[in-house]
Amino acid sequence: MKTRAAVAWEAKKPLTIETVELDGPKHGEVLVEIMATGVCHTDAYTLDGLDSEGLFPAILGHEGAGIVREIGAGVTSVKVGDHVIPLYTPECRQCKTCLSQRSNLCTSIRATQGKGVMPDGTSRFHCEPAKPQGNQIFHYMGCSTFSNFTVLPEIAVAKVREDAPFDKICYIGCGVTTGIGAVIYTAKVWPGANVVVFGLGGIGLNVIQGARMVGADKIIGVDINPAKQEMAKKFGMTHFVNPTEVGTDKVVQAIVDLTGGGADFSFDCTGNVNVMRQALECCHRGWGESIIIGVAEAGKEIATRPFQLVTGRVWRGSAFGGARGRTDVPKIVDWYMEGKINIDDLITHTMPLEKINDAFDLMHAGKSIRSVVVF
Ligand code: NAD
Ligand code: AHE
Ligand code: ZN
Repeated sequence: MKTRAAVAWEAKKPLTIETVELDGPKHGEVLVEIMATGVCHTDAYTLDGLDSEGLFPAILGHEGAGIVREIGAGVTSVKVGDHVIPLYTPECRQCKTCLSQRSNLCTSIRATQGKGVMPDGTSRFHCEPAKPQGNQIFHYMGCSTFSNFTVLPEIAVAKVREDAPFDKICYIGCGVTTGIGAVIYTAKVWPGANVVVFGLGGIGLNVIQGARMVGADKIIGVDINPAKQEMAKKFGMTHFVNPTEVGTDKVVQAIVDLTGGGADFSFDCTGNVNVMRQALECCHRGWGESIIIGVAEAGKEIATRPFQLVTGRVWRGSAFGGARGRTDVPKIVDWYMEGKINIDDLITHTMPLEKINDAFDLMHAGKSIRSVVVF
């Protein structure tokens, strides 16, 4: 079939809207009509050529919601008409990691996903006529939600309730689950804890709302863009630190003072390795835990004095909020529908696919929290 998609032909160039060829679902795969997709900073990071796994040409996008339109042979867990959220972290329930119950990082298709192809090693997307480099277009994070139709393995879709609006729940496909999940599944923040969130964007604000949900005491937001303050307060931030005002080298001390000795939990939602160091070092001696959510540019490394760890601080990471996609995502959709979490206010912009480059411009200008493309 043919589908409309925004194609990233090369790094640092705007996406172009194309009609591309899409092969039907093979064994264990489903064809999904994407109804809406969010634009996450990770899409921008890959488009900017900063992803060590970045491949071009590709159809980016990993924060979608849609409807199953066709199923391949052997598919049993979803049927035509089901509403689904694509999962860049699948849940096969059979690999060593899934069976361990110790991590959400299902390994069953991770290798091919990172190479931009389906589990059989081929892409379902092609361009006609072929370009000099061939006619294959790569998948992205196993999702490629910047296409009106996409093909996914059945283990990489979460079936969700049918009364939930696509243009809101698409955000659960990454940002909402990543932020709230990092608080409840990865860090297991306790009521009364002091929490610090570095980076008050589409992820950080969900960390803030997760921290409020679990009854955190102080929720301190740190951002170089003061315009992010207002929304952060609305979602539960109690104190704000602007590194540009207090001085970058004084951020740690400012947080230690505010918390009476250091944070119980901190979260990096910037992807900046210098900020990651601050996030660790503002944690309380003996037990403070810092969770890295931000994705750093290829080649960047984190550093601290080992003494920081010897004296009890813990450095941890979180992918997709530690959520098990097929199990936890439908529950998070329920939380939204029951009014337990706020998604609507974080979606500051919606646009048609033709305007998708505006979503990247708004993000880089610090003017949006989440932009959602509606097909
Ligand atoms: P965003 O652009 O919406 O927000 C980033 C925020 O960080 C902005 O408000 C910006 O002003 C702030 N910031 C930038 N530099 C800063 C600094 N030096 N100090 C303080 N604040 C600073 O991005 P997002 O969509 O919220 O994504 C945030 C990060 O999380 C990205 O690195 C993204 O790739 C990553 N991410 C990771 C996961 C995961 O599963 N681990 C999932 C989604 C996104
Ligand atoms: N391709 C990058 C890694 C990027 C990364 O860490 N991605 C996160 C999700 S970001 C969603 O917005 C993730 O899930 N990581 C676990 C995994 O298996 O990729 C690189 O550095 O090569
Ligand atoms: Zn994302």
